[in-house]
Amino acid sequence: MNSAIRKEPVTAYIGLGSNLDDPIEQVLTACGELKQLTESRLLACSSLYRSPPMGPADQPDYINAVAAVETYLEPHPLLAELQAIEQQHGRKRERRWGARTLDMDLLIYGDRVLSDATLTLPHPGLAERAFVLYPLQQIAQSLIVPGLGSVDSLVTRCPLNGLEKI
Ligand code: A4P
Ligand code: MG
Repeated sequence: MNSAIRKEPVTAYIGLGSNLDDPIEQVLTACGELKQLTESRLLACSSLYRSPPMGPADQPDYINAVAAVETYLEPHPLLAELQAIEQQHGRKRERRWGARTLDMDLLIYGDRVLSDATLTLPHPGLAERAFVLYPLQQIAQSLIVPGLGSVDSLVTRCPLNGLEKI
């Protein structure tokens, strides 16, 4: 039996972000590439959103979106596939929170809560990030975020911080 594959599917939410090399195209292409994930099915992709950078200010604005997938992959192999897509987009890891062609974060994986050397679920910082919460709410109204409550209540407590739907 393959331990990377589950018997039952789970819904996972993926955050996409880009602020280099035609960010709109990067995010749109990446949403399409999520259709090719192993043992998974793309359920939805949010609108695109623009926001000023969180972190170092000397970098371009970001384009963000959130996608939902139904997957039979366990979370670590799913993250590995997301990182492979980042690499295909020429992602270079230079400084923390620095500019990037494509960042894909595993935001939520069913009701799983975990933290190890390579993966923390739900994604840390999710509750404070307008560029995650607003697109997430668009595709998953009334979702309960494990350990954090409903996405609706998280949105209510999170200012837009310059986020705009495009
Ligand atoms: N990792 C642990 N948990 C996760 C998870 N749930 N999903 C580990 C994805 N990765 C996770 O990430 C560093 C390591 O985190 C990975 O190797 C993985 O094992 P990274 O993508 O290499 O580095 P990073 O993205 O620079 O760091 P970090 O801390 O993950 O940054 P974030 O949280 O991704 O934030 N401003 C706006 N407006 N919009 C943005 O999208 N994004 C960032 C990056 C900064 N500012 C932004 C935006
Ligand atoms: Mg990241």
